[in-house]
Amino acid sequence: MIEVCKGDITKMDVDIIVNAANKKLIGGGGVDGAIHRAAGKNLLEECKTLGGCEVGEAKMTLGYNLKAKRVIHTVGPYYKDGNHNEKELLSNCYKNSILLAEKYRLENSLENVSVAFPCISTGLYRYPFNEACSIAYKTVKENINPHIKVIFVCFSDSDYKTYENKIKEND
Ligand code: AR6
Repeated sequence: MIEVCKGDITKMDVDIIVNAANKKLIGGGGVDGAIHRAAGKNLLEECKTLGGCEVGEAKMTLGYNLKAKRVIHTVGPYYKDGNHNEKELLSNCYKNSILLAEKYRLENSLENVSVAFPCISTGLYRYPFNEACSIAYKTVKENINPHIKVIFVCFSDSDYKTYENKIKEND
């Protein structure tokens, strides 16, 4: 199941939220900063033990003060010109995050798991929104299973409309 909503991902009542992090996993601005502020200092402490994260890869931590039980930290590509493997790297973020979420579900014998994604790479990393939305939707659709619910959390009205249209197109 795939849904879209408008709002602040740190407030989401889901099993897992995904963070658009940086390679050092040391917090930052944008959604990363918001997640670290809402989760509390212990999140940074755990992140420091993970040895960073490559672009397109994903690593999981506890959710600490968040409603979400886990945070998946993934590092999106910085968009240069579209000729630097950006598409594949962004797709890998969604794919690897879903793989981790499914691993969490199986390890905890859960029937279902809910995962909220922000629009990875579309802020500081400058990925053109429309294109990033297409990649996110296509990759999630190809990798999801009936036990996983994905919610795309958009921060602005126009981002929300872009996702809503994408989902309608594909219904
Ligand atoms: N809830 C949901 N979406 C949000 C929130 C929020 N609270 N805050 C921002 N967004 P960005 P990136 C949206 O810049 O482009 C950090 O410094 C925002 O509108 O957070 O992957 C990291 O440490 C945009 O659509 O992430 C990295 O250094 C989307 O989240 C770098 O930024 C992603 O914007 C990563 O850049």
